[in-house]
Amino acid sequence: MEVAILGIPMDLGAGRRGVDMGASALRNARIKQHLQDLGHSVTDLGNIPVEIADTFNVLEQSGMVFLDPIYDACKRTYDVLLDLPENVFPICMGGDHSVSMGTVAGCARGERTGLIWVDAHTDFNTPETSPTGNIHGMPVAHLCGIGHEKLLSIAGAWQIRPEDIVMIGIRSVDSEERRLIKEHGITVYTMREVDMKGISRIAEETLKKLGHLKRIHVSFDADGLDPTLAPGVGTPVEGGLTYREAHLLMELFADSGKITSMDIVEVNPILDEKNRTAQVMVEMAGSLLGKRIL
Ligand code: EXY
Ligand code: MN
Ligand code: MN
Ligand code: MN
Repeated sequence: MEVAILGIPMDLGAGRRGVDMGASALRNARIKQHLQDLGHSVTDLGNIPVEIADTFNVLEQSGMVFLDPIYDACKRTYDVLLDLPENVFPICMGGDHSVSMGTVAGCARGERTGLIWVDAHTDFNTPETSPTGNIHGMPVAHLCGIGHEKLLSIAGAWQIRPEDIVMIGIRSVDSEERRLIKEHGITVYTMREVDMKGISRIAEETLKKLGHLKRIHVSFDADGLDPTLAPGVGTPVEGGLTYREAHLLMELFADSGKITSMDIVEVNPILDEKNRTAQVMVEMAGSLLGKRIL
C-alpha cells in the first residue's frame, strides 16, 4: 500500500505542553521503517506549521483556548490531506486530538466516511458544555456539525453523520457531554462493554455497523490504552485497553480491508518513559496496516 505520514505538532488544544512533540516521538520510534518492513511504500510529508503556545498571546475566545491558531493548523492539515491521491493511506501524527477536525475532514475526501474513535474520552464537548475550554475535548462534536462556526467551517465541511461513528475504550465523559452523546445516538463501547463482550465481538459489531461505508477513518488516542502501557499521555484514565485487546482490534479492522486512514494522537514524550507510548502506537499502526505473525 502507498502510505503517507503527516505530522501535526500541535499541543494548543490540550491543557498542558508536550504533545506537540508526539510526531517526533513516533518518527523516533521508527514508524516509517516499521511500515516499510511490512511491505508498504511510505512517504513522510513532514509537518504542518503550527503556532507555538509560549509565543501566542490570545488565550481564550468564546469559551475556547487558542481557537485561532488551532483553526489555522486544522485548515492547513485539511488542505494537505484533501490533495493526496485517492490510493494513498494517510497516517496523521498529532498533536493533541483537536487535529482530528482537520484530519477526519481531509481524509474523507468529500465522501461519506465512518469514524472509529478509540479513546478514554468521547471528545464531544461544545464550547458551551466544556469544563476546561480545551479544544481537544471537542473535535467529535464539531465533526458532527455542532460547536463554533469557525471550526465548523473545516470540520463541518464534510459532516460525519452521528450514525457513522463508533467509539471504543471510553471511560471518562463529562455530564453535559453524556447528554449530547445520547441525544446524537452515538454508538459507544465503554470499557464496561469491552469487559463484558470482549474486543473481538466489539470489532465485529463495529464493522457491521459501518459496513455500508466505503471509507472508514480510525482515530486512535493513545489514552485509550491503559496508562500502565501508555504512560506518555496528558489525560490518563485508569482501566484502559490492554496491549492484546488493542492489537486484536487493529488486526480485525485490518482484516476488513475497509480502513482508509488513521490518526495517532495525544502521545506526550515529556510524560513518557523512554518513548514507550510512541513505540506501542507504532505497533498499533503496524497491526492496522496488516502486520501478521504468520
Ligand atoms: N472532557 C475533558 C475536557 O473536555 O476538557 C477532557 C478531554 C480530554 C480529551 C482527551 C484527549 O482525549
Ligand atoms: Mn481524544
Ligand atoms: Mn483521550
Ligand atoms: Mn506487535
